[in-house]
Amino acid sequence: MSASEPDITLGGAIFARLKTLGVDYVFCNSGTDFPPIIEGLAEAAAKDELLPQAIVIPHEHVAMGMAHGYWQATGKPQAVMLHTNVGLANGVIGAINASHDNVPLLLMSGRTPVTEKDHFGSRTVPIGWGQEMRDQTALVREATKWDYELKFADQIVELLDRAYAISDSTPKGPVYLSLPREVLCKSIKREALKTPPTMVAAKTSAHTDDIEKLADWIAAAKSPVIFSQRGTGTAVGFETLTELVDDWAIPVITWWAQSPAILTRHPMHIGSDPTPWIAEADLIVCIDALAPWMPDHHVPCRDASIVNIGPNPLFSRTPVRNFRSDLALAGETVDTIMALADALAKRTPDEAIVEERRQRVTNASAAYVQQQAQKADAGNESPMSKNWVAKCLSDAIARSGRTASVTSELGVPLGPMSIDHFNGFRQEPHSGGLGYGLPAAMGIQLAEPGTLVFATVGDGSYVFANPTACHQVCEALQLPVITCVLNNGEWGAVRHCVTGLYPDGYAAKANTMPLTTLQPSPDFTLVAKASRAHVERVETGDDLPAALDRAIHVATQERKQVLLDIQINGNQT
Ligand SMILES: Cc1ncc(C[n+]2csc(CCOP(=O)(O)OP(=O)(O)O)c2C)c(N)n1
Ligand SMILES: [Mg+2]
Repeated sequence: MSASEPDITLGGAIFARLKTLGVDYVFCNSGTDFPPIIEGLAEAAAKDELLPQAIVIPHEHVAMGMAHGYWQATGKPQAVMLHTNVGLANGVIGAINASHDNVPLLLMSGRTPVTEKDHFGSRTVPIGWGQEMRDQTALVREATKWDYELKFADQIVELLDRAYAISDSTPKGPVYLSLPREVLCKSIKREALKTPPTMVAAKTSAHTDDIEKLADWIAAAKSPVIFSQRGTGTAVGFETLTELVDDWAIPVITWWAQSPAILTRHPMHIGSDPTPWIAEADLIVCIDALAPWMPDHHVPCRDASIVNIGPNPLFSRTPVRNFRSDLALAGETVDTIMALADALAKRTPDEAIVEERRQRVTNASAAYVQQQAQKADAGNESPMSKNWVAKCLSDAIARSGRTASVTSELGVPLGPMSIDHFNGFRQEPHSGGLGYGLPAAMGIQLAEPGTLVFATVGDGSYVFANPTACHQVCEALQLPVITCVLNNGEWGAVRHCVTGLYPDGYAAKANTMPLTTLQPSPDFTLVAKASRAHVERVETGDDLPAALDRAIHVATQERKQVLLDIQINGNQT
């Protein structure tokens, strides 16, 4: 490339640089600040720049959720580009969820023109004034680890490199760049784009002495237990931890787990109830667990050693989180697990202690599996329980013989399901910004066209996801996601929370509890039908297995999206 090569509009240069950084898709929602972006993108394509795919996502919450899901499937940093303050505001919940899950994500939005006249790109319409904020970044600052407003065009390459590297550094998380229109209208030399990335991410890993200490503690422990909530980070981590707990007979508890850290039908997986294990444990290892148990109910033994593992094991962004931590191992979870497995491989388990423990844990695990099956079978009614749906879904996936990914947002519970691989199951983040589930499943499907992808969501969660936008995108991108709306006609979680706190209160006794009903319930099949999905309404438990088989057939053979509107009873699970 020579210095005399023509310039390129900054709007297009951004995309070309994102491609160099490894971005596959930019999830976009455009507006009147976008002319230099749209013109630049077309210009960059005409000039044969390599570009990521810029895709239209008709709601920002969906764009953020899809980026979240695409990251879940690939582990790669994501890019989302939104419209000024209003687009950004619609993306805030997604930023909160992404921040909670340590999703490396470069969030960009336009900034209304600063100038009123005399500059190319100055304000042309009243919203140029109407969308101005004193501090637009304040909308997302709490959910981002770095932010900046672009000032000069020639900053762009180094800024994107830096933003990308910071977002992908431990602990990973979203960063925000605001893009004023006048600056986007400027051009830069094309050769500026040709440099390799100028900054690599900084990875933190746990201190070797601390890894050795934890290995010693595990080898010496009589009753160790692992609490895991946010998985292992990668498939290798999942497999290694499964082997590690198998070798050392360590029970794993998944209280409010977002994703399993080992096979859910492994004899060391004892389910989600910390009782009685937490009181008896002499060593408690929390793996990427923000709130591993409920301090009001579950009390560890005073003499137990408590260890926190994770990218930010003390969760420094959370003001109050006072779970004791006698040892904190910071670093990517998978790296810590691998290092710990290596350290443990140099130690020999005490056979008598480990085998006695293995028996006890295996028995507990078998009892847990049996109890889950019974609970699920009891829910085969009309309307059915969420547990029954979970069991039927797990069985249908097994019948299909395919690799599947299940996302749950107030959808199917993990308990009755057999999950045998990393990314097999994802529950909503504990940040709880609803409307994430269906978009995240779409992001997974975009990244993994061959995977059978299910979005199982409560009816309330489905509505929060902006379903019209979701189904439009599924049709446009040919994403054969199977959406299972678990429809109880209410915000059941809110109702159960009220009865939990005030079991004999006025609200519990009211004919209709205030602020929880979604009646009259819409016919959700019509929403998906508008985008030509295969749809079915499932009323009885007995009808569900065949409906799921048909859904899988349509998704895999016709590559068409599916929606099952499944009638659920008012129980929590
Ligand atoms: C954006 C957002 N708004 C509101 C809430 C509060 N909230 C938590 S659970 C819930 C109800 C979910 O209802 P649904 O998806 O139908 O599941 P159900 O509890 O009925 O099974 C609500 C409204 C939230 N978490 N996020
Ligand atoms: Mg509901």
